[in-house]
Amino acid sequence: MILDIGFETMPREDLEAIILRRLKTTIDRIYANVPFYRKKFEENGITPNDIQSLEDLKRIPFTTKEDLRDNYPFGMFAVPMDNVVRIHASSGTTGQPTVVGYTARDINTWAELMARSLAAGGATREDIIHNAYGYGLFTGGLGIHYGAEKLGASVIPVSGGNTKRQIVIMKDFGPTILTATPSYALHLAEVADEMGVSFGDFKFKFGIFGAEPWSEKMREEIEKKLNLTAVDIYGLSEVIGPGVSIECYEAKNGLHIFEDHFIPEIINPATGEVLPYGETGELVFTTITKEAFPVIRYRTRDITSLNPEPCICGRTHVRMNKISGRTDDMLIIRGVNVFPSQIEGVLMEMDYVEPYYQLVVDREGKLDKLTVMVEVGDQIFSDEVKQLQNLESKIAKNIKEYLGVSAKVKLVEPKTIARSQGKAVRVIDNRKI
Ligand code: DLL
Repeated sequence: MILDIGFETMPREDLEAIILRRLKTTIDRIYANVPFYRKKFEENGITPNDIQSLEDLKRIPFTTKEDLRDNYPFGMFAVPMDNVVRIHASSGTTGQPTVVGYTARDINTWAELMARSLAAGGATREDIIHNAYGYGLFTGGLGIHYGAEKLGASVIPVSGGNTKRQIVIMKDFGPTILTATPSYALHLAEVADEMGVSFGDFKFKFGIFGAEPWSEKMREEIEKKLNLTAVDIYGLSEVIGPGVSIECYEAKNGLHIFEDHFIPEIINPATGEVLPYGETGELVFTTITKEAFPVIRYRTRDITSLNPEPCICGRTHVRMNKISGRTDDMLIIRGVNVFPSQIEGVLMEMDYVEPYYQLVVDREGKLDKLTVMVEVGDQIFSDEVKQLQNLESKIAKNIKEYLGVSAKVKLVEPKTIARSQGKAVRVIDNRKI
């Protein structure tokens, strides 16, 4: 369902006029209120007046995660603290957390965007939404929650963890939409199975999954195991949280970016050059309606491409393809670049392999060594050693053939790899220790 027909199906020309107007307002606001941006403008000899077209946006330098860290915690806020009603932060697994703030109007904008997202992903006000994204500083739980309420659906704020209890709730309350990270969704199916309960008996129609990369093969696996249609949702705290873009359930082919609030660009991460539609590079966002924490040309580190083709759902907003990885997740193994999601793609093609894996990178002398640990089902694990070895070498051969990288494959027993309640840890890089 398209919740906001006006904005979501607006002819491009009209949409672009609104985007430009909103961009100019944002530029005026950050120039006046955020010393970091004013300094950047001055250093580059530009003033807000120089931004007269969407093309002019390219004259403004990028903002990076380091810039946000340098201004930790509240230095990038564009309003006084008495106008800030909510604070979230990203997990900070790769360093100091980044802190983001919202005014009351921002919270409302976010709820509206999330309501639009949930509607695009198949939800209506009749639905019961089982929200297993973590509540707290992470934007997933509360982001979905407020959107679900705005839509008028019934939300179960179950958060992550307590997995057995979640299965009981699913059985008793009959939720029709599941929201969780894709890795936690799989774990929910696994625990249901252990409890002798089948997702086939539940009432789920759609699952709205995101917050971490997941391959098309992983989607197939989840749809099969959870007996629902799986839709991809994307977002990041620095831009607003979830609700930046989402697939429509009609096409499930690229995520519509809510362009009436966010301007996307794709750049070459090495040179900063802006790339045309269709080319793959790093995704960059400018927010054009946020009050407390606007970002200009923020480098997300996420890798994708943009697709301007009209969609069967009727939305006119540009689509981004599924994220293939992050620039900082890319492994360089003996000179070959490889993303965890590419390895996932190869693994999920294989028989007997379960969707639980981890990549371990070590350095032996001067050489990088990649070990792919992946679980196989009980039955094959108790089979002959020879059969296991055959499967290991077959997987290693496929990884070499498709991705050009040599890996040691280690099949492990069911439940060996730690299960996540939020974002899965796919890579253990011992080179960084
Ligand atoms: O993960 C917001 C979110 C919550 C999105 C719930 C979707 C659902 P952060 O914790 O700031 O925010 O992490 C943002 O997660 O830059 C991507 O690298 C990754 N990410 C988010 N959604 C997807 C997705 C939330 N659908 C970072 N596919 C982003 C791949 C995703 N990666």
